[in-house]
Amino acid sequence: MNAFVNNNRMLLFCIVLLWLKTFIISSITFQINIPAFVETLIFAINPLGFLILIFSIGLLFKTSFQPKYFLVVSLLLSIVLYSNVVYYREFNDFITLPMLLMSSNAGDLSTSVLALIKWYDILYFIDVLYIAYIALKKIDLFTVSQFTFRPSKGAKIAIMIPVVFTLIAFVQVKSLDEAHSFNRDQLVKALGVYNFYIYDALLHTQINTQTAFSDETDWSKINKHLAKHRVSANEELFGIAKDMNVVVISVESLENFVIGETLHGKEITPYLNELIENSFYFENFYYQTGQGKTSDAEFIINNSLYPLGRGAVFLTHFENEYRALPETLRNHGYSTSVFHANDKTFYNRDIMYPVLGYDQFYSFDNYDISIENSVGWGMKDIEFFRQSVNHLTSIPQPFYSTFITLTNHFPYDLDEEDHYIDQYDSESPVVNQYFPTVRYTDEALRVFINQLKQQGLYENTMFVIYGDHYGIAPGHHKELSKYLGKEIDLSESVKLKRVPLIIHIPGLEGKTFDTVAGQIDVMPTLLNLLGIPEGNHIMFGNDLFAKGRQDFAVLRDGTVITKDLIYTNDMCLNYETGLEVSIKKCEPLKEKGLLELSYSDKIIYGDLFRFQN
Ligand code: GP9
Ligand code: MN
Repeated sequence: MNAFVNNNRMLLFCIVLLWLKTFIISSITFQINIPAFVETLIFAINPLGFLILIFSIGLLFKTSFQPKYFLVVSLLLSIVLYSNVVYYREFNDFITLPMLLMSSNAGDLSTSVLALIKWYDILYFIDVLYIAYIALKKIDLFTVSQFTFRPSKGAKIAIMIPVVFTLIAFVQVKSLDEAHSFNRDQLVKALGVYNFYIYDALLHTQINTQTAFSDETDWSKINKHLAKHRVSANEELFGIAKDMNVVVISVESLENFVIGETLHGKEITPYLNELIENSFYFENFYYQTGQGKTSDAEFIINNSLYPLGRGAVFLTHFENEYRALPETLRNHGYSTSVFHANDKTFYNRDIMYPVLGYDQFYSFDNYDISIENSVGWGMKDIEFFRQSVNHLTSIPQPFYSTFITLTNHFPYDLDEEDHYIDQYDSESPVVNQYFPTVRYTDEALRVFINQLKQQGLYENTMFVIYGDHYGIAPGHHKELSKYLGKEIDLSESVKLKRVPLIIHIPGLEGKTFDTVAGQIDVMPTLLNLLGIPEGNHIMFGNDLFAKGRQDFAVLRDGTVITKDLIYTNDMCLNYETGLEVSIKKCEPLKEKGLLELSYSDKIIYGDLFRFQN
């Protein structure tokens, strides 16, 4: 044992250093709820098995090469860890393998990424710098040796412990039901951050084989599930907006908590508040997006399918067949178009839009974009809508047109001259700046709809306005809770996943609905309002106005919300009080949520629409 330690000091040094670093950083960064001591112990030991294995491979190399190997491994693993730290800061999630496809978005993402990187992050690599110093200067303090691994019985057992722990973790994950594979916090908790990637790679290969092994018979269970939960749409509203134009506005990062509220005595969304008076407004409407964020929201709205649990479906499954809303509307005589002043390749939109049935895509190249009319991610919303109207007027009616805003995007940069409201005052610049950018986008919506009125397009248009996903990541909830004037506990953090949904049909009286719903419910609702029978559309959502509607929303991490209960993080909470109740009460919700997500996944992974006429 002693000889082994003496001969492999550098190996052991690197393992211990990276192990401690991984444990400390994982504990402080990832908000993983670990209540019990044993779980903490497993969480602490989990990375060790992987580290021992990966570093020990170095023993097979010549002694002169080993320090370099240890250095490279330390650097690579530190990059994996640090990338997840940066990603987690804003997305509260871990990077998955299909997301590497998103690297083509990296250029446009730079505004966000720069805001997430801190100068002191160099500390995350300080150990690597030290190892580099040792390795490259050939410091003798850390001797290395080849094939000297002849440990005593005791040492063998000592080394086996973490490896066994890792194996147990994998067995544990295997035995977890599928619901857990949707919640990456739980996976990383059980596996540790490095083993998580082994799991993700296994999952990846398993998913990829699914397409090949799918056939028509896969539909039978799915159809049964859908039939069981299908609710007839509201007959009175059938066709109420027949042949009207449809303007869908995907509002970047708009959360529901700002609606009807004030800051410094001023309304945050004065225009939307006014519009809601004369609209159908859904106050318990949840976003259901995954890692593909805006594009996932577009996908859900247009397909009534869930997005995927890993990566962006726009990037991973653009070759599939779909039965999307734009395509259906096109078949009913609509012109279909999308307006978004960003690069057309972002999220693969230029490829995916035709697949969904959109005829035209007005993107970056179709707008006059200058430094003056841009901020943060690109063109300012007011200017975006102004120029969009010019394009819109040339499109034959009826049209189905989707507009995607950009100004209210993290990190919420906005020129002083565009501030209609002062920023909030807290320790989080994200929370502070969020209010003026939301207020700015609200103004842009006013400008847009007024312009449509001037063009004579308003009266005959139905407006569908929704928030695409969260704006304030949980990492900023401490500061947000100051604004809200209440603590954000687990149930509150789930309720913060509400985004507004406003359906405005000129001439109709407004009404606020409290039904628990999600983005998945938009497509069946629109079909009904437009007087298009559901026919054989496969939709996971249900009409929002349906008489027999059940209050239900499942989020992409497996969280389920109803009127009375919230199932999240393997806990069952009373909706009103937020207090934990017996998990048994949530079993049916958990089960239904799991089936919803996994059947929808099955359709996408198996490209099952190709078996339908
Ligand atoms: C990019 C825009 C923002 O074009 O839609 O995407 P997001 O980062 O919110 O997914
Ligand atoms: Mn977005």
